[in-house]
Amino acid sequence: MKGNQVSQKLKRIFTSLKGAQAILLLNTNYRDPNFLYVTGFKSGIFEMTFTIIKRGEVEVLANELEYATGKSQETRNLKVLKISSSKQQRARLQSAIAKKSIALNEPFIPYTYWAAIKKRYKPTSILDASQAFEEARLIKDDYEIGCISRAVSITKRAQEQIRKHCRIGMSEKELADIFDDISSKLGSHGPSFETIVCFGKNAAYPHHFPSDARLKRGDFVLIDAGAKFNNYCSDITRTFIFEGDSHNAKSKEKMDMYNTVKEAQQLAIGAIKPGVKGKDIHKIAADHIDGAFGGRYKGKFIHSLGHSVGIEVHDGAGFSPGAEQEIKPGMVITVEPGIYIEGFGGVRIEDDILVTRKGHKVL
Ligand SMILES: [Mn+2]
Repeated sequence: MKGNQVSQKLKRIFTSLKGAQAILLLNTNYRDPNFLYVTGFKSGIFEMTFTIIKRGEVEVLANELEYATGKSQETRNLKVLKISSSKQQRARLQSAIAKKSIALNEPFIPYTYWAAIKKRYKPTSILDASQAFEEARLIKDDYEIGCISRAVSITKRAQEQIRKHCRIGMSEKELADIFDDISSKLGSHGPSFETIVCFGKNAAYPHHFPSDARLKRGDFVLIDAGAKFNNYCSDITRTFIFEGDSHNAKSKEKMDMYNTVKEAQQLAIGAIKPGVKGKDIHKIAADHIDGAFGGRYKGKFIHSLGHSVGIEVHDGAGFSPGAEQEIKPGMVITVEPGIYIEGFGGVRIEDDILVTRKGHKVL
């Protein structure tokens, strides 16, 4: 697996930010995901840290607390500078951005900092870098695909192993803890988001948080979870019926829901190839669900079919009803159709799909 390719990333980012001489990122108490994208850092928090991105290189202005951590992760075109005082920081920023055309990641930078940068360094213009980052990050390089693939394989294995831990009377929270533990033992660097576990009726709520609800025979068990591997996320959902009885009418209904979702997912995945619009992939799954069993599940698929995954679980545009964007090789997008019936339950099946030059690959 090759390492972080800084220069390729910079080329892509600046392609759609032609007017900018430098991009400035600021981690506040939260780390800007674009900081992880350009640095590839696997360790360190880098709170209240500025990063100056130029066409040829990235410069992280680290304080003494994290300088050594940063320095040890320097690569080609990625430098870590030790900044010991705010005076030193101002001087570095002065020479890098003052009276220049700069770009900031506007959705992320708090307004107070945006205004202070404008006042102190008087850039000739401030562009928004967010779109450029989003577009660059949509197309993954081999290193990124390798990281996502590892994360996916961890989560898929955890999804298989969790089934034998299901016991009547256990709570959603207990199962979620066991899931996270399995995932960690399989090599996850941390969950991509809080593991979602839904039993029975709770499966009707796509973003349900694990509760004290107890598992009963014949319940839906829906688990939506992800792992991180070197900052890159997976996002995989599985639904099954716990000790279902096929002679029972409710179990039969649950199987019909499951099979409809599974078919919708297979049809949508089968259509993925470069040049197709995101909305068309969504429509294939939505039409299948709406038309199944004479319209029994019409309108019960209540979200977009999928989103890009990468450094963030929701990493950019994907397969939504309004996605005009054509899909391209190197994108990794989830395909996650669902059927949700209030008071009864729900089914969602989610996999992460790499768009290849000829078609697609299920990771
Ligand atoms: Mn998802």
